[in-house]
Amino acid sequence: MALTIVHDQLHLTDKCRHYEVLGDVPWDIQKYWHQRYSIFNFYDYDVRLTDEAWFGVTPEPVAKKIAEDLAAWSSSQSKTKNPRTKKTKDTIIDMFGGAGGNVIAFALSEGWARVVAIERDAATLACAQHNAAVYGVREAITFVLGDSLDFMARLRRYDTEMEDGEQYDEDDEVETLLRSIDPARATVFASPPWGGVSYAEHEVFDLSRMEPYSLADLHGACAPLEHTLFLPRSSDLRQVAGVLAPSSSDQGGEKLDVVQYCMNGASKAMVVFVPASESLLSSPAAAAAVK
Ligand code: MGP
Repeated sequence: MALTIVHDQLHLTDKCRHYEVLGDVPWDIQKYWHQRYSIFNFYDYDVRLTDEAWFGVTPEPVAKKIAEDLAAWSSSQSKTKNPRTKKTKDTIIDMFGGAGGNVIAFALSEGWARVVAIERDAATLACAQHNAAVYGVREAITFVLGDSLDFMARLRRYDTEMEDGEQYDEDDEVETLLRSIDPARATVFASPPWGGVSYAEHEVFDLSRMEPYSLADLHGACAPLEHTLFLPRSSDLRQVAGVLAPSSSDQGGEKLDVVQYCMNGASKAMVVFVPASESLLSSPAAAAAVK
């Protein structure tokens, strides 16, 4: 599936629903519809979602707090790491944009000069664009239709293999966008599908079986860039430590920040903050960034 930057509002299809009465809401999303104002405070201003998007959308207060925390954490990373990354992050990439819950909060926080939202389903992306307009941040977000793992693979390729000045097709807007992103100044946010609501049936959720992307797949797609993963609240912390902070030093490996985000006293999800790895700090692109 090709990656495309979407400039105009995509057509809101009949999948882009706004339910006003409970009787119209499919039974399996009624629970979420009852929470509609905590999910989108402006729900009544014609917020649209596909039926699938209701399951994964981050409630607005949580999305807002994550945006705040991520900006603070990311800026602390810039201060403590290699001088090459001293510059603050200017770009945030939301790999699974969905109906816009997180990306709207990122844009509203004004913590980044550029907010990129990637989504592979056109109807869901149409909802995200429309919802961003409801919140007044449509123009602050670059919407990309396509597979975010492809996007990240191309971004990492630029980081590791390409030379400055190498020729490319300047009419290729995605390539132009990728080349304008300095990986050392970008932070990635991933709130992937968890393989359905059955995650809640497990006391400890096995991240190696998460569908369609396991924890290792996601980390592989994001590293060496700094990234933040939004995972089930019951995720196995031993796997988080094993995959994301393998003990590579005599001190026993890195420490990671893991935060449970709660509403009304109950956790909604676990978020893991993963610093950029050493290979990024010494990459040609990062080196070019300090010249
Ligand atoms: P939930 O567990 O379905 O419901 O989703 P909740 O409100 O905890 O109710 P409970 O009574 O069953 O405990 C909790 C939160 O997890 C949602 O608000 C979403 O933010 C998030 N979430 C749920 N799912 C199934 C996904 C998913 O597949 N992907 C992502 N990224 N987030 C999800």
